[in-house]
Amino acid sequence: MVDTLAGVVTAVHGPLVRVQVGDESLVVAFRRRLRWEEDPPDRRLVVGDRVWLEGTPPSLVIVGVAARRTVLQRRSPGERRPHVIAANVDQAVVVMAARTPPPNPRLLDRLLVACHHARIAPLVCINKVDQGTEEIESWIGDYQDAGYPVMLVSARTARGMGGLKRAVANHTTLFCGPSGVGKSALLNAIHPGYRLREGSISDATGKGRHTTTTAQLLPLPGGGFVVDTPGVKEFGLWDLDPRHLHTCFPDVARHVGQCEYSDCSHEDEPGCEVQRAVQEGRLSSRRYLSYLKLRAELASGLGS
Ligand SMILES: Nc1nc2c(ncn2[C@@H]2O[C@H](COP(=O)(O)OP(=O)(O)OP(=O)(O)O)[C@@H](O)[C@H]2O)c(=O)[nH]1
Ligand SMILES: [Mg+2]
Ligand SMILES: [Zn+2]
Repeated sequence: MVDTLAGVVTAVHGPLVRVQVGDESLVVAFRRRLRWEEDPPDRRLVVGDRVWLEGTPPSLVIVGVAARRTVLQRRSPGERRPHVIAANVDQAVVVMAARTPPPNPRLLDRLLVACHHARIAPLVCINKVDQGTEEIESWIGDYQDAGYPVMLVSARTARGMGGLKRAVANHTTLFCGPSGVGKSALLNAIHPGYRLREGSISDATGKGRHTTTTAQLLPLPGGGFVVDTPGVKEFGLWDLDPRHLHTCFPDVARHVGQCEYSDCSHEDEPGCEVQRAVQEGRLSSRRYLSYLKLRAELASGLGS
């Protein structure tokens, strides 16, 4: 009988993997022929993977990988295969900055769709509210109306940080969003012991400098985990049927099913409840257009 230990992958560095085994963080190798409990689309270990190890410390080796409860994946430009960002996270904090870098609600919509598709509960987080909230005021209410938890916070002044800390406690929460919005800064504010590297914003472009380069799973002192991820410029959706896209837009989905025609495309049919909701101000026209645009893109096979 060989002793088997259970662990969770906290970072992947090529052939070496950092795993948390009990209270210990170890760097280990993995067997070339890993035993996958469930065949993944691409056989690569990612942060959040639950693994089994054999051997005696410090010479442990990963021998098997548990079935993934959730998989967050994206299509990178020019790539045919999906890129798995993390496994087994149960919620995601999608971060935008209030002013710099300029908030991008279209990318926010895309990230929220990816979360729904992966069955990961999304939270919307606007960081840097110390810079003022003028630039988000016209659209942030759309997300509250859609039913998302919306948090307005500042890692710098600590405003709203209590609520964010409570929201992540005892969960496995992935932080995602563009470079420079303050994902690492928020995590440092949640637990200063992480000492994550924070970047600066380019004066020339107003964008972040891609300071975080690999995903990292970090244990929360009170229980649970958070995942810091590199900033994203774009986010290609993977494996999503345009006919089901409304299930990833809770505000649109609310009205689907009440249209006169059961195969309504919600574009110009008479008796369309979705269009009526937009006309009567019960559904944000910006979110509706974002839904139509994304659906057309998925239908054309582009998806990114
Ligand atoms: N004014 C202000 N600046 C902040 C706040 N939070 C973070 N910053 C600054 O924003 C810059 C980027 O922060 P990071 O934490 O590196 O951003 P990131 O999202 O992790 O970026 P990547 O790792 O490149 O994806 C740093 O200069 C931070 O000091 C905030 O609440 N207010
Ligand atoms: Mg970072
Ligand atoms: Zn309709």
